Amino acid sequence: MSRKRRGLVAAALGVCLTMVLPLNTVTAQPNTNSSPQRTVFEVTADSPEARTRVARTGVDVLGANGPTLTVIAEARQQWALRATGLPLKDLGDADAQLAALGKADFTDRAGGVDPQDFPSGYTGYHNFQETVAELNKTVSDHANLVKLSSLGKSYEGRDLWALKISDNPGADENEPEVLFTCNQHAREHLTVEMCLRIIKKYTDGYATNPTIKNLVDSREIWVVPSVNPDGAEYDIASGSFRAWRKNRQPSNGTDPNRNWGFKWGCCGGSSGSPSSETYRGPSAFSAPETQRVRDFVNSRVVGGAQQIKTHIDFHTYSELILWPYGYTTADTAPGLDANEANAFATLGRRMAATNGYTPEQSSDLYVTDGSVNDWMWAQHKIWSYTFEMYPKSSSGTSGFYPRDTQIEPQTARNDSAVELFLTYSDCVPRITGRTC
Ligand code: CXA
Ligand code: CA
Ligand code: CA
Ligand code: ZN
Repeated sequence: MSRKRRGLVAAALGVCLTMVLPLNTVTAQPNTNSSPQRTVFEVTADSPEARTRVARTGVDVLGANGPTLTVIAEARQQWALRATGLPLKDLGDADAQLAALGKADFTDRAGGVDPQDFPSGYTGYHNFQETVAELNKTVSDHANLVKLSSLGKSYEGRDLWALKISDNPGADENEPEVLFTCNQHAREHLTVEMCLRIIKKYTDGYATNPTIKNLVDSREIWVVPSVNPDGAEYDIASGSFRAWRKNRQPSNGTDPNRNWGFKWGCCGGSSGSPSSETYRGPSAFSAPETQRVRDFVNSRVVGGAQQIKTHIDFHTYSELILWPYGYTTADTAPGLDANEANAFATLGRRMAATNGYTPEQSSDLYVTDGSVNDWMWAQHKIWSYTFEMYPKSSSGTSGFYPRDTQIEPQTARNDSAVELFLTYSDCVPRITGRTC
């Protein structure tokens, strides 16, 4: 990933296609918690095989910009990383970069303590409590259009909220159902804002925008703003960002997006080591959060037919649109024929044409197993995509933490893609001229 970096190393940088938010210039701070030293590297890996090799070393892959991966390596992982033989650039201490992003002021107006809020420059983001408040407000403002339900609890007991948006939301009508999920990965806070924007747009816009009214009336739209609320709260709980990715199951978390039950752990696209950032868990669906979403999706099989036709899972960062399969680099595989692969690619490219993201099969990035998209497709034939949002590239850990001024432009950037997606959700193959 090409990157800009604070003063010292700026001159060493290659091309950078995107702006990077200005970091405060600070001197490296000592690692005040007991976590191992984490160093940011840029790795040049110009094929899916090379990128998969990097992922398999166990380093934390933050983002990808063409052949360039940004990773965090703990001291003990650096040997494996060097052993790949791929060109490396050392970009310094990860925790110093995180500390430089700011520290929350936990003192609220009443002089009390609000231990779960964002640092200054980020207060426009919704923490879990604020997300719930927003959902409740939507219910009171648009009782005729929405229904709020919990899919069950996270590991630490937070509700996994799902908001349904449709005309007659209390009735299960015979309309194509569409699912949007956000925040599988804790630190990807911008995705919560993306789900909240979809909610706002398709409720507030209903009365005045005929396109929105048509889509809401003819679809049943399910939005889950946070699939991993425990991880997201933990990421902000100390006042400084932790770059936490996984859920909060003992002892060191499970990566929800390696825990889904299709070809779980099959192919070197996840890790069996609990300390790894891509730890797949001890068994498929061992994470309460993936279980809850799985059970919900399974419950939408009515009369033998899966009602949910399409799904987008929002992540950050790298500005990509990804589709199955992730477990294999083959374009087709059992359960995914050439026509289907073509429909995935065609809709993916059409959406990418509206937001400037790069469209590709997810294994073109690197091989993964146990991802949500593979399960949704293999188990239910749900046309399931991942959007990796802004930024395209970043100086290390800051890619997960764009300032809150980016919320509006970077979520609005996906309005057209979401609208196109909803439009084709009655029949995705229609985009290739085929029928359903
Ligand atoms: C991804 C998403 C879905 C299927 C395959 C790959 C990319 C995603 C990941 O590794 O889970 N990248 S991310 N958001 O940085 O973790
Ligand atoms: Ca309806
Ligand atoms: Ca229905
Ligand atoms: Zn992610």
